[in-house]
Amino acid sequence: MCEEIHNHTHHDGNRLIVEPQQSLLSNNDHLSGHIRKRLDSLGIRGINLMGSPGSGKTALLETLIDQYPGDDLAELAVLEGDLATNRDADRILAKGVKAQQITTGSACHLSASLVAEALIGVSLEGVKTLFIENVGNLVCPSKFALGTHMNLVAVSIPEGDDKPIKYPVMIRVADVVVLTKADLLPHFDFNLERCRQEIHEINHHAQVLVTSAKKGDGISELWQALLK
Ligand SMILES: Nc1nc2c(ncn2[C@@H]2O[C@H](COP(=O)(O)OP(=O)(O)OP(=O)(O)O)[C@@H](O)[C@H]2O)c(=O)[nH]1
Ligand SMILES: [Mg+2]
Repeated sequence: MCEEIHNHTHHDGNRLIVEPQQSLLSNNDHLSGHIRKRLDSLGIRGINLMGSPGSGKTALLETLIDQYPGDDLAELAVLEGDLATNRDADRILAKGVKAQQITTGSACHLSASLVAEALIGVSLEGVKTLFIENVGNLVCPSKFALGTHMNLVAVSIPEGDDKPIKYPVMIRVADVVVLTKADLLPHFDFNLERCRQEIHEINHHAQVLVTSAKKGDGISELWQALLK
C-alpha cells in the first residue's frame, strides 16, 4: 500500500498529472476531517499512538488505563491496529476498557476509512478519550491522518537513541514523544539527553517524556500531557 507514497504530482506540457499518492492522501485527509468533526461533536479527544513494532504501545495503554486519573474507565475507548490477530484488543478488554481490533492484512498503517469503519462497531457514549494504536511502523502511519487531535509517538530504549534522527518523518508529526521501557536504561547505551536534543532539532514543539510501563513511572506526567 505504501508504494503509492513515492508517486508525485507533475506537469506534462500543460497537463497536471495527479499521481495516486495525491488522491489517496487527499481522500484520506477528507475523511479524517469528518472523523474529527464527529469526535468534536461528541466531546471526544482522539489520540493516535504510533511507534515501531514492539516499542511498548499496548503496554503503555495498559498502564495508562491502570493510572487513569478520571472517574470511570467507560470514559476511555481504544481502537487497535495490527496486521493480524485480536491480541492487543483482548489485552485492553481484559483491563475493562472497550476496544475494537482493526486488522489490516498487509497494510503497514491505519487509514481514516479503516478508523471510520471500526467506529461503527464501538459505542462512543460517555467516552472522553479515544486512543488509536496504529500498526507498528516508524514511517508509514505518519502520512495518514485519522481525525485525531494528538499524535503520541513511542520510541523504546532498546531500539537505540538514534531512532528519532534516523526516522524524522514520524518525529516531525509528534505532539508527544514517549521514550518507553526506561527500566531498561541501565542495560543499554542510550543517551537520553542526546536523544531529547535530536528530537527537538527535528520538532521543537514536541514534548518528550520518559516512561516505564513495567514500573509505572512517568505515566501520571503522560496523562497530564494527554489531557492538556
Ligand atoms: N522492560 C520493559 N518491557 C516492556 C515495557 N513496555 C513493554 N515492554 C515489553 O515489550 C514487548 C512489546 O510490548 P507491546 O506493548 O506489545 O508493544 P507494541 O508496541 O504494542 O507492539 P506491536 O503492537 O506488536 O507493535 C513486550 O514483551 C512487553 O512486555 C516496559 O516499560 N519495560
Ligand atoms: Mg501493540
